[in-house]
Amino acid sequence: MSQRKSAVILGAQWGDEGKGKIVDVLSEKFSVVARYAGGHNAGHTVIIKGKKFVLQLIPCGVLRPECKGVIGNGVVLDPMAFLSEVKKLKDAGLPVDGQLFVSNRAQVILPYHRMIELAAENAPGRTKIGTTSRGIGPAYEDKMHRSGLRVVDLLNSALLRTHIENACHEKNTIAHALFGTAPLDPKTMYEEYARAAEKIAPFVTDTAVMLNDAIRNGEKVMFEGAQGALLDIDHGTYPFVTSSSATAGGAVTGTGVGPTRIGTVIGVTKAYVTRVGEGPFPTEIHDSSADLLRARGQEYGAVTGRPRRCGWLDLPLLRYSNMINGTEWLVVTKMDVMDECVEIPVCTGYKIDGKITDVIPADMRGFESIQPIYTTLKGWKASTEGITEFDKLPQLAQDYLHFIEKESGAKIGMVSTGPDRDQTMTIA
Ligand code: 2SA
Ligand code: MG
Repeated sequence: MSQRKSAVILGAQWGDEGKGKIVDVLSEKFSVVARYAGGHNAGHTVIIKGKKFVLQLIPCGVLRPECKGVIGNGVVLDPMAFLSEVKKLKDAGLPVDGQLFVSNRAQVILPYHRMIELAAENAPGRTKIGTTSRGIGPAYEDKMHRSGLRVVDLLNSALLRTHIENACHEKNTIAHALFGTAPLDPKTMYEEYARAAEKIAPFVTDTAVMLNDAIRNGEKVMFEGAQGALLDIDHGTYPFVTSSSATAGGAVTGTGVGPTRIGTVIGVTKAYVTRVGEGPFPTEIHDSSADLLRARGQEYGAVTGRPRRCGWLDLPLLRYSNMINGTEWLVVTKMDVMDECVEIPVCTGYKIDGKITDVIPADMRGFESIQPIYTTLKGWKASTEGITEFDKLPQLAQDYLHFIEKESGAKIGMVSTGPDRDQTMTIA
């Protein structure tokens, strides 16, 4: 992992693995960090010298003044969320101008996307996904439907006006007919978004050209994933997924950098598992151990504040995640959260309809039939908080990590033992 190559860094589970902190730690070695998927549904928490930053849309790399941040074409950009995050960073004294770049090809989230999502999530007879209500799904729907607005079009005021008028007409009609929703006013929307566009314009560029030039010049780019592999639109637990390509492939389509230009894939996994929102979760804990992990790990949504569901490490899912991402390195986070566990069950396989298997079901019925097979390891019952050398970890904690490495098929390159930048150990 210490090799200096461009790298994709992504969540190996259902998001919230602690990517924000790891991207921040690793960004020291990279000159550009690029987001390639999702939008302000992500909540990347970084703690620097005790001060907490939650970034939703802007890549964590910008927290280092020498690192540039890119919002790639695969991202859906909410202009208002972007501007308020820029303001937050400026207020904290961080340099943003000349350091942050937005793809002219990124899609734009508009208020009717949120309107449609809220109505659909609460409509009778629809499968509730438990989304973050940020308009992410409907914005990607418009993208794939070829009726979305891109950043380059946001900057063209005549086009913006026509787009908003037409889209509002269509979305208002649909939302009213299907869900009885009150209509949105296109005139005020246009005025607000035209003003926002002026403020966004200086950040906009062809980021694919910028990233490819950087790589050609020998610079290292980190491709920062959002959410996690199991929330990927194609490979995740569909339909309980997000609407973007959260896996490594998304880094290619979401930035315009070809796979031969990206050196490695780093997957971030918690020492246990969490999930926020609806959907299958084979190793979910239903007793007080979940409360212990939630309390010690502060497992609440960084964007919505929702309590996260907690479970034991699921190795079949981790192996699957490593496979679909081509993960070379694993980063294990939140080791310290497990310090008080007396025993640690780890799921090593599944029994589905009486048969032992390692194949991840494609359908919900298959997921519902899973009986996890557990191996119970002994907890280390000692503090690992802030330990930065592998040899200083309690032996049982070392055994736990060796077990994960052996069973998951990827090398562990880094372990996190607390939320701060410094509470990190590099192993390889
Ligand atoms: P959406 O809003 O369309 O992307 O929701 C679809 C599903 O994806 C899940 N999702 C997430 N899961 C974990 N973390 C996310 N980011 C925030 C965080 C979430 C929060 O870092 O804590 O604050 O609640 C995230 N974003 C989307 C979502 O729960 C749905 O299951
Ligand atoms: Mg998060």
